[in-house]
Amino acid sequence: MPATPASSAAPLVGIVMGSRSDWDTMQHAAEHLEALGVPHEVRVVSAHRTPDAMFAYAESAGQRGLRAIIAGAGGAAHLPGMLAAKTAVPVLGVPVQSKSLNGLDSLLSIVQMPAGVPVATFAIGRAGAVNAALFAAALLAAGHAEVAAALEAFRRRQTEAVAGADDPRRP
Ligand code: RP5
Repeated sequence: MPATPASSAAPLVGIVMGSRSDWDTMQHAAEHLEALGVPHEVRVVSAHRTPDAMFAYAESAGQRGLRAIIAGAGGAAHLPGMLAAKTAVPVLGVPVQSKSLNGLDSLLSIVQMPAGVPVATFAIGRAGAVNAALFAAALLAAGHAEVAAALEAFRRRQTEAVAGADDPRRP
């Protein structure tokens, strides 16, 4: 573990979500960034309920040093796309699993961006949040040797864990 918690250094990655109710999903992105030692911040910013705050967040992101924004939202999930419309910082969209449509609405809302305003879209739910964090770390790895090393170690441990438990009948 790094000496300083990754969440308290100047953030390189912003994790934002449309509602506090998205935290169950988005906490997995924060956990992985923390484990990889990637400085990050976490905020609730809603495209619909706090649109001015969302624009302010997007407009200041690059200047504040953010190099990626992981944006999670559910249902009419406009947050990632609207952030991408207002910043050149790469936006990684995580569709939160909605109650009524199981997240298919979130996925389609995030993935179907018009040409010219890209959002990298991940899987619905926890897998998407985890992979968005790993992807953000991969984006940073070229300029941050310690993040590259942490990512490589994560992958090695993952491989060893699967290889070391390859008989599903054994606990
Ligand atoms: C979206 O609406 C949020 O991203 C959330 O997934 C969904 C429901 O929000 P709450 O009604 O739980 O606050 O904006």
